[in-house]
Amino acid sequence: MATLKVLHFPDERLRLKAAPVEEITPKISGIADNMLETMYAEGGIGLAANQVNIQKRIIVIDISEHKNEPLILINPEILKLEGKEESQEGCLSVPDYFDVVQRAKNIEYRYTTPKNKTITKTVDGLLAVCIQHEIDHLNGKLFIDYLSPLKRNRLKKRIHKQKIEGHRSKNSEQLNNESLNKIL
Ligand code: GNR
Ligand code: NI
Repeated sequence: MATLKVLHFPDERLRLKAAPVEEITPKISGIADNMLETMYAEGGIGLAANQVNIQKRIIVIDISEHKNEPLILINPEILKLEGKEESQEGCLSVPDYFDVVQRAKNIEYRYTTPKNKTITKTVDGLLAVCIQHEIDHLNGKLFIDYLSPLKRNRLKKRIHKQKIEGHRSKNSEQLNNESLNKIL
C-alpha cells in the first residue's frame, strides 16, 4: 500500500468530472486501499479519487470513532435528497478552512462494492453529509463553491497570499545559503 498526494484548491484537476468504473478489477481495489491509507494518514473522514488525481468514480469514507470501519463506494449515486440541514465542513483539498454548508438531511444512495455487489441505502447525519461532499468531488465541485461570493473571494485572497509567502521564504533561504557560501 502507499499514500498518494492530495491535490489542493485551486488545482484545476479538482474540477474534472470523474469517469465511471467500468469493471471491478484488482487494480480498482488497489486504488481504493491506497485511498483509505491516504485518508487515514491525512486525518480525513472521506476521500474522493479525483482528490488524488485518479479520475474515476471511487470514494472512501470512515466516520467511525476508532477509524476501523472503512467504506469503499464505487460509482456512488444519489437517488433521493430530502430535508435540509446545516453543518460545518472541511476538506483535505482546502486545508485549514472550515465553514457551514447546507445540504439535504436524508439521502438515498446506491453504490457498488469491491466485491461487485450493488447496494441501496438511506442515511442521515454525518454519513449523509460526507457522501454528498464526496460525490460533489467526483463531479468537480468543492464545498467552498456553496459559500457567498464575499467569503469565497476572501478565501481566494488568503490562499494567494499564502502561496506568495511560501515562495518568499524559500527564496530567502536560498539567499541565505548563497551569502553563507560567499562568507565561507
Ligand atoms: O475530513 C473531512 N471532514 C469533513 C467534515 C465535514 C464534512 C465533510 C468532510 S469530508 C473531509 C475529507 C475530504 O475532503 N473529503 O473529500
Ligand atoms: Ni473534500
